[in-house]
Amino acid sequence: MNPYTIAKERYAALGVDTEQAIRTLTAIPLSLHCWQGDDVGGFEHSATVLGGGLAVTGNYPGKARSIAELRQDLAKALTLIPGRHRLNLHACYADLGGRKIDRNEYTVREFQSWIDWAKAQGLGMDFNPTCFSHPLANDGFTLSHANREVRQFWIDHCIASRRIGAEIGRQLGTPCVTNIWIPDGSKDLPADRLAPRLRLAESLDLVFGESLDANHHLDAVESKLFGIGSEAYVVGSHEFYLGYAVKNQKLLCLDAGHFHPTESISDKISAVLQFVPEILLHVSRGVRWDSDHVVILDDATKAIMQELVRGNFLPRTHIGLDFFDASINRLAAWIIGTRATQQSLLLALLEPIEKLRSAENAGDYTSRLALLEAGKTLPFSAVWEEFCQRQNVPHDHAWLAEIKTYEKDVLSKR
Ligand code: RNT
Ligand code: ZN
Repeated sequence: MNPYTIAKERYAALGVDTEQAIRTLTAIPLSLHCWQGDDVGGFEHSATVLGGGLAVTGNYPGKARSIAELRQDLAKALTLIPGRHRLNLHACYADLGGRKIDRNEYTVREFQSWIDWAKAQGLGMDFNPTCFSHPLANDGFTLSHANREVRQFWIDHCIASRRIGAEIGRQLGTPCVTNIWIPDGSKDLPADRLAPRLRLAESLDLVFGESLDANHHLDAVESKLFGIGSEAYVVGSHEFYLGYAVKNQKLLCLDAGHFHPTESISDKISAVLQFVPEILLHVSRGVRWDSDHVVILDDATKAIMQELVRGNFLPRTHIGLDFFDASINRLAAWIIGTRATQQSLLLALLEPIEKLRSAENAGDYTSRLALLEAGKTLPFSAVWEEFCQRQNVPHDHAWLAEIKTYEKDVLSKR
């Protein structure tokens, strides 16, 4: 018998409909971060140095050196990822076409070629102002900078980014989430933790001053615990943005790598969604002090997806990926991270949730634990492979050969 048919029966015995799980998974877009393809470089100027406390280690050959190469790599990776997805673009990927123009003056013109490309690929898009890797961000402060002019430059960049996001959403017919993350903070103990936070709140109020059509555009804000060079103090901490998002009804972005190592964002979802309208996830994997390792099918990622499914939060959650690794094939990094995220989602969709709930409600914690354990050995891989097959992409042990060929034919010639 076909392995999927057997799996379908095994799950059905626990009250789980695998067909429904596959349908739900098929409809969940993940926002693929463009920055895995070129180590968060962007193509504004030839010699931009990565700043903002972000670090990409490794020098695997074949990194995209131009917008055209990045698009070629993304398109290839997407052929090996099941489902229909989105492109998450940073402002530093502007298509300047040789124009000398700074970030505070960007308009949709600098991103039109990306929108056209995304449309042709059938991708929705999300957007991010780039408040790092820029001379005016070199001292570690942007929206909370003590200097009014520097602050204004970043306010203007964020205002421009929201307008670009809204235009992206309008053209593509699906709301664009524009996510603000800033690196602001200090390496050593600040004497004044308050003043930068007051300035950040004031700057954000100015950034969000213009109201934009929610059918085209959504705002998100992202916190961080610490960065390289901002170990002692981060202006945009979790408490800061949680408060700001609740007060202003913005989307809260939870990055899985931006909390203490023993803290998991899965437990935060049902708490914050009582008070903010929607959330944006940056699915990532923190390893000690690095917040951005390639996502794998690990307990933390599975727990995040379980929460989204169990709490019925999928309609209010935008799932983005955020990791960067330059020590392995960059397309493989996209593929591994995206597929692991989808596998975590599928596992969550295949949970015998009704049975688990009724055991819990009856106070039968023995059955609850037994069922949770039983779920782990069900033939999940047969459902995953069925999903891949229906989406016309190779299964887990087959896509790598295609990437190796691409590496030989394309990447090694760069
Ligand atoms: C940085 C944040 C942020 C970035 C991108 C490039 O710590 O996670 O999301 O990774 O904006
Ligand atoms: Zn992030």
